[in-house]
Amino acid sequence: MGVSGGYKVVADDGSEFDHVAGETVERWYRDGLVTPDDRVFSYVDGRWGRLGDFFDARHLGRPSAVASFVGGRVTVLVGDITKQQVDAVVNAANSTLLGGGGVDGAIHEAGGPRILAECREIRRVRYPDGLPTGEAVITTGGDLPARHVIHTVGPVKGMWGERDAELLASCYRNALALAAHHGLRSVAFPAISTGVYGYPREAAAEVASQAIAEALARDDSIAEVRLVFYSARDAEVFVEHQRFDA
Ligand code: AR6
Repeated sequence: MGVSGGYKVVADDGSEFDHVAGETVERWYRDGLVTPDDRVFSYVDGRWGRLGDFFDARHLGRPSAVASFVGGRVTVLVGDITKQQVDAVVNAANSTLLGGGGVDGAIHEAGGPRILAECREIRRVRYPDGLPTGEAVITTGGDLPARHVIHTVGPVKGMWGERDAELLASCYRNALALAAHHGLRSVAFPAISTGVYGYPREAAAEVASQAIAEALARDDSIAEVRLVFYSARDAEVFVEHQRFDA
């Protein structure tokens, strides 16, 4: 577990950071920028491995939350939704349930074909015309660290006029109701609709936080809701505009 000599760290997108000090790797981990699965080369040991092979979990601690709300039941953090070790991660899907870009692409790529197979079956049996906007369904987590994926379809901004906010709130409400129904206690969400679907981050923060606060007030079985943002700036915008106490 040496610090001298440092590490070469390879990020998910293939970019490399050379001679990174051990303390820096630990800080990157706590800030959610690297995970125990990331590839690193240890100059001290002269070999490649996973970050988790060189740093023990107790030493790394937990990824640091940017903020927490609702008596600690909601945490906001910067990271990758596919890396979350929770009972369920939420997928910002589209109504085909057959995959796409962004979060959806990342979840199917990391989670493998079992997720898609269950999505196809859900389409065939329950939703031949596609999953309606605001609804949610659950599948296996496949190869993800999360046991399940809850797929929901956010509104495309501007397509629903005044119903945009109500539909975005439904995504959070229905995903949490489904989690509770399946006895799941921890759920991680990405910022639904704020990517390809064009929902402004500020307005989405108000809607998501109010919907989550209401759902948690109604149901005390869910112990942890993690809101995972891809960038520190997105997390800050969320924290500035959240209305958990409204
Ligand atoms: N972890 C956490 N957040 C992420 C990740 C990740 N791995 N990747 C992206 N984000 P989007 P949407 C952030 O576009 O707007 C797909 O093609 C991203 O920065 O994934 O609901 C589907 O198939 C953004 O803030 O979802 C649909 O067709 C947020 O997650 C459509 O996109 C959501 O971005 C859904 O669009």
